[in-house]
Amino acid sequence: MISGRNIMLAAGMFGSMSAFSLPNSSEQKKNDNPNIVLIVADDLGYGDLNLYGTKHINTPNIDALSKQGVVFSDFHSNGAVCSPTRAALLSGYYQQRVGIDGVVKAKGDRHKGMDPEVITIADELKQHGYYTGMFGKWHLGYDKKFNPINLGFDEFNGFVSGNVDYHSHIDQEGHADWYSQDSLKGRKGYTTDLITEDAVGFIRKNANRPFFLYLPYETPHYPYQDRDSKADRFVGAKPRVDFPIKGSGKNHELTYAKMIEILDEGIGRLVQELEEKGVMDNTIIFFCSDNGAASVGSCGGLRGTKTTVWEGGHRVPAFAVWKGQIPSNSRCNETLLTFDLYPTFLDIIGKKSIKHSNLDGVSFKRSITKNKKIKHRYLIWKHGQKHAIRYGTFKLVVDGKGGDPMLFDLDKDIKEAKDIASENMRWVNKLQKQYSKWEESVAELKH
Ligand SMILES: [Ca+2]
Repeated sequence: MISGRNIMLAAGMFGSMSAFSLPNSSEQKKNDNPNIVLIVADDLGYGDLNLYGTKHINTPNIDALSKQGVVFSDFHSNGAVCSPTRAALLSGYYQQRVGIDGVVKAKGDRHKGMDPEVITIADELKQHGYYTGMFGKWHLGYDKKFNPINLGFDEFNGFVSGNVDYHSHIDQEGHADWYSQDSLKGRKGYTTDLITEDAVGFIRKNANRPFFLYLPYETPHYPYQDRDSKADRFVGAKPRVDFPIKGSGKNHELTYAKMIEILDEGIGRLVQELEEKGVMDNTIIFFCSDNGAASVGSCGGLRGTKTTVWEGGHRVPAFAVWKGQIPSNSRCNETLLTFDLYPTFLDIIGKKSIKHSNLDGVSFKRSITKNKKIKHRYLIWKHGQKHAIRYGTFKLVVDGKGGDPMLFDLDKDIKEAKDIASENMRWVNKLQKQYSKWEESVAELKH
């Protein structure tokens, strides 16, 4: 029996049969549709790159690349932790609508995942003629039905849990976790390098046709391990008894910096491959993080860290490069979220969604190509009992400790230091009302 999802995708195929014949390189250059490379760092904080102010981590390749395009000052992850942001990114909806309100845990959530009926951005691009590959961290479910190859990706190499030992590729509960397509397949090498190696190979093989390359790196999520660290985890090992979850090295801060520098090296290698293949001018590269930094990293002076709904938990580094379309050395100050990438990518290729007319995200294509403003909207972050809602520069925070809601004006107070709720009760009430409406609406799946 064919599921609703498969019927939808099979019907869509008839409109794009030409996608299945491969054009040669010169044909691709004439094609208006650019390749899309989406790089997602894991737990990289707002202060962890040179272009966002760090002095002790060297990211020359990321810096140089970002100068060819636009750097975002007000880009946010949908979640304050990994899985929710990834669900929002791939679905274009608030993660709560697709079943991912929190982290998919290595212990206890072995059969949980993103609703496999979701039509992902990879499905959409595939229907519009793109070849799709994903290398790196999935974190949206363990069972085969949740595997990337069943959610729009032609190719997948990587891991499905939240983090693996960078050398032995064992998750934090002692399970082997390195896949090729939907089968476990051991592989030697440092995780960051393997992701880069697969990405480079993918570009090399597919430079003659439109491609979507999703690269969710593990860096700089724990375990804090660089190329020279020893493997800590082995199959069947017990966390905290047989190995420290965050890595056995002595200096996590120093290793963290090295890990980001290896990621930077990988991004340099990717750009080199795109240039050598002559497709850099016809490729949009988008880079962001999936949530704020953990305690080892830097949130750039913002309040809070990963797992909080303060700015430090979700305002993240991001930039985009698309030669000839996005002005170089530009800056975008619009308030954007991860779920906006889905409609933005469709807008960039001039296509409508094959299914959705009601995505939560909105396209910001014209903000980065024409400097257009995005209409103010209510934006929500929820993590367990904590939540925040923003409209324009006003942000209401409920920190989950039973206290009163707090209100901040981010334009004047980006560090969320001065609670102005008592002077602005009209705004407090308005935002609380909108939050309640949203909470009721996400109980119902829209897709
Ligand atoms: Ca993360």
